[in-house]
Parts: sequence; structure tokens; C-alpha cells
Amino acid sequence: MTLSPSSGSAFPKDFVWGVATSAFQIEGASDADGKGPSIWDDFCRTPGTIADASDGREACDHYHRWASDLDLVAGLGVDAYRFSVSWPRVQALGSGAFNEAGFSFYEELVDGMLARGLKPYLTLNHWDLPSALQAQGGWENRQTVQRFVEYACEVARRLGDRVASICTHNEPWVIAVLGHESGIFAPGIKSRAAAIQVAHHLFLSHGMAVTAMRSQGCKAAMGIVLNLSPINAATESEADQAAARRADGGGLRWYVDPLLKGEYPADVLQDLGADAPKVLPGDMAQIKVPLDFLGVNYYMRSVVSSGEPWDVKTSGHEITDMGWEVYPQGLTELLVRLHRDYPLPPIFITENGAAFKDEVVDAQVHDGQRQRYIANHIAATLDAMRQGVRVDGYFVWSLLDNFEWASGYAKRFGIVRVDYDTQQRTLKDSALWYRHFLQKPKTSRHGMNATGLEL
Ligand code: GCO
Repeated sequence: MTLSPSSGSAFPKDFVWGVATSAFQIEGASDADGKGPSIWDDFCRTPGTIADASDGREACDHYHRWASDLDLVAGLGVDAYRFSVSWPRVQALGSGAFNEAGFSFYEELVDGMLARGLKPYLTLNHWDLPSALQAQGGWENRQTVQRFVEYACEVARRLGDRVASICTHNEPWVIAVLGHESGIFAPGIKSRAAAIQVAHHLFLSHGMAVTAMRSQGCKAAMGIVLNLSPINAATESEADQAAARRADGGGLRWYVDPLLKGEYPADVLQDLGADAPKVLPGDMAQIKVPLDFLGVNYYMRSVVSSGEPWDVKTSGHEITDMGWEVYPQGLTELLVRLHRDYPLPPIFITENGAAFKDEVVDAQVHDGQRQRYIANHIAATLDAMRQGVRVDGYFVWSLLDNFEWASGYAKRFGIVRVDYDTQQRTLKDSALWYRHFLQKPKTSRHGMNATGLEL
């Protein structure tokens, strides 16, 4: 099957192909070698929070298996590996002493990537805030901003000369809204005002950390990763259009505007009323630090209705094991819209992938749905590039099946299957496809044509 309408186009020569993971979801070893607890360790201990009552104590045991896991990454033929540093592993309390054993782990990991010809793409905050900081209010407390800047500077001092890229935060929307408004993610707080203040502190700490890391001479490319969806109104009705405007304001513009324009959207501020964030003079200028890249995580579009929630089953499209609609053209729409509305730095698709049920049969995993999902979203990326959007890289989420937050281990996003009893890894068909796709001889890979996107 040729994935038109993108066929015939080419990815730029230095386009970065990768796979992504995050610390809490794969490392395990949650109290090894001086690591302190994180809010996710605590959240997992709270009954009723995780679907299968699991936790991150062992996960994929990547802390002990990192070398063979990096061999797997290198074997795929990708250029880059996106990973995150666990803050409480390198600074148990989130302030004060740094943990040498924790830093040794990440130094070996990064050196291991370089030895295998992989570019390290480092994320500083993929949600596992040290518990000791949560005890002081966590991201609601403005002092956490300063703690994050100190942590970021120490990571940059130790690893900044060896990593290609540093992302400050992964998905501020998730931390703010799922962590502090709906409370279905750690730290499990339920207050809209808290969520809004948390988002502001995340933006501020992002801007201040980038400035501080650069001023100490760190040359790594710096940016932030947002989870974004195009918002469609369920119908043409005025009520649905208004609901879509609000959803777009709260879910997309609230996150992109401060970072790229240095201001909050006026309509959302008005909607928020008394829940608007406390912003001190100078904050917005610090937030709008020039970015080397913007990371976009894309999984699905959002369809908004003013009445009953839109039922994904009415779309007629395939639905993933998370209940998410498969809608690759939404990625094209999103990228083209961002390009139209904002002064964009280069974009990286820092996460894209899907959970589908799969099983090992005769040492093989036939995950055709995941394979098609990835191929079709790569094609959708290329489509946006043909319409003028600069995209510099694409990372599959995820290398491994892993701890899918409140869903536990039941939802599998990996292109590599993990048997949690034996920790055995099995390349799924999607991984074999990705490897094949990337193994095109350099010249045709870099001048990719229709065949490059054939299944
Ligand atoms: C995300 C997360 C991942 C999730 C993935 C699937 O950034 O949302 O980085 O941790 O596992 O998105 O839900």
C-alpha cells in the first residue's frame, strides 16, 4: 500500500529519526542507589489510582538493562534516542545534595548512546517530581521554579556537552490538567486554579532554565515538548463552535501563546476569571525565551461538542486500545495550523504511536495496526512539510511496552514487546518495519520517494 498523498516527496537529508521513552515508565529500580521517591511512586501507592494496581518499582528494569536496550535502539538504525532524567534519581530531595550514583547512571547511558552512534535527546521533566518538593506545594509553589533551574543547570553541567538536545518539560498540559485539575495523574489534585498556576510555573521554569543553561555555556539545542491536538467542532452549530473555541483556547493556545508570543490568550483569561494565574512583572518575557525547537507529541484529534461528549465510535475510524481515534490527517492539520498562526522554531514530532493489544506467537508479534499507524503518521508529517512546515525529526512512542501511567501495564505502546515476567524483549512487526524503512540506502532514505513509505 502506498501512503499517498505524500508519495513522491522527500525528507530532508539531516531529518532525525528516533524512538522515545521516559524514566519512570521504564527504569524501575525506584529506590536504588540513593534515588528519592517521586510523586509517581507515591501516587501508585494510593489505592484506586492505577488500573491494574501496578507501580514503577520494576517496570522494564531498564536501570539494569540499559546497555542491551541501547543495543536494540541502535539495531533499529535510528539516529536518536529520546529519554528522560529522573530528577529524584540525581537529586533525591529536589534540593540540596546531588546524587553521584544517579548521575553515573545517566553519564553511562549517554556515553552508551554516543558509543553506538545515537544522538541523545534528553528531557528534564517527564513528570516524576521529587516527593520532597510536592510536600512543599510542588509546581503550585513558585519556589519549585528555582529548584528546577538549579537541577537543570546541574544536568547541563554534567551532560550538556554530550547531548544533542535538552527538553525542559514534557507536556505541561498533562502535568497541569491531569495532575491538578482532573487529578487522574500524580499528584492527584483537583483544582482548576491550581492547574492554571502550575502551568504558569512550568512555563516560567522552562524559560528561566533555558536562559540559565545557555548562560553557563551549554550548547545543546533547547526546547520544550507539548501535547497538541487539532480541535474540531462536532457540528456547525454555534454552540459547538463556541465549545471548540474554548477547548482550543484551554488546550492549545494556553500552552503555545506564552511560549511563542509571550502572552496568554485574552479570551481564555476572561473565561478563567478568578482562576487566572498570578503572574509577576517580567514573567512573560522570561517565558518567551527563543527556542531551538518545539517538540510536538501527537496521538489524536479532539472533537468537541457543547452537549453530550462526542462518541469516537461515530467517526467510523479505527480506535486504539486507549479508546483514541486513529486520525493521521490531524497531524498534518495541526502542523499547518501552527505554522500559519505562530512564529515557529523547527518542530520535532517527539512522540507518536499507539497502544494496540498484541501477543507473541512463535517469537513474533504481528502488530499490523501499530505499524500502519506509524507509517500513516510519518506520511502525514511529510504532507505538512510539503505545505511548508519545517519538521526536523520524528520519534516513535515508544521503544518498549512500559508503565502507561494510570493505565498500568495493560496498554502496550512499544514497538518492542516486553514480557514483564522474564523481561524478555521481542521486536514487533512495527519495529521490523521501522528498521526496514530506515535501512533504505542513505541516498534513497534521504531522497525518499513513494517506495520509502510503502508497507
Ligand atoms: C506522554 C507521554 C507518554 C505516554 C504516551 C501515551 O508524553 O503523554 O510522554 O509518557 O506514555 O503519551 O499515552
